[in-house]
Amino acid sequence: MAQYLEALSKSVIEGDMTGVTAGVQAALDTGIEAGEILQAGLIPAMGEVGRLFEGGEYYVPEMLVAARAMKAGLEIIRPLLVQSEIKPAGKVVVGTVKGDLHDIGKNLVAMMLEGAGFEIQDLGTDVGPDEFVAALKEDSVDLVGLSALLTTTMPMMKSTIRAITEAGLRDQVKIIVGGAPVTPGYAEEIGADGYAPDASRAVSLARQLIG
Ligand code: B1M
Repeated sequence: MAQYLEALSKSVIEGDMTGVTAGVQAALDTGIEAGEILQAGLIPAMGEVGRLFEGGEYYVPEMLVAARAMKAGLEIIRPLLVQSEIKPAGKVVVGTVKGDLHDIGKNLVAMMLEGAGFEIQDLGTDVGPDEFVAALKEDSVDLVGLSALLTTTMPMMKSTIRAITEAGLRDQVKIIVGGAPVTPGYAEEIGADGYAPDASRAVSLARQLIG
């Protein structure tokens, strides 16, 4: 089993999309569960890509092809992760904040929430405070999930929460935040209702807040 996941990680790191899709399929065929493929194969590979970037061995193009390969793998396991027969547990609007184009983590959070029975509206990446406010005005929403991967875009979470408050909508909705540079302390400082370090804990937090 380990050799399948190692080969899969290697394909992600090398940005080999064909290798990743074949690797995910092979792992599934061997009986490895989708969650295990995600946690032990795909996610650690992106961590390694980050380390290679930090060490100056990878540049943006290499990160980009690795991200594309990872997404191709995620698409295969997506139906397995979101399989759910539970009726909607609440409506969640998710997005990566303005200035930030990272979406793999946000997509995972959305997938896991969907799998847990929440109805998801995904606003995508580079989402400005006004867009979040507009989505909240359009429909009744229980929870907003903000993602940021850059230290430079974290303050946009604060601006988004401020915009939601100024629009008079803060009392109607819970707000959770996450992303690699975000901390529980930062979440508290900016007035979020909670912080989750990963997608599965985002689900338990959402259940706790609105379940
Ligand atoms: Co960028 N990037 N990137 N990048 N990139 C990081 C984030 C970086 C840490 C790399 C590094 O230096 N080691 C660094 C940020 C440094 C910092 O701010 N301190 C960085 C940089 C600098 C940049 C650029 C500025 C590079 C440049 O242009 N010079 C640039 C910025 C572009 C922009 O956004 N404006 C840039 C660009 C890119 C690509 C476009 C090439 C690509 C993104 C492609 C895409 O997402 N479609 C990319 C990638 C792939 C990465 C790394 C390598 C991987 C990110 C990832 O997908 N991780 C990343 C290094 C790293 O993280 N180790 C890096 C896997 C994913 C599953 O994890 O996103 O953390 P993550 O999500 C987790 C949790 O954080 C959490 O749950 C998820 C699943 O468990 N979570 C939440 C996330 N959102 C949540 C929301 C929640 C709750 C939990 O509630 C709502």
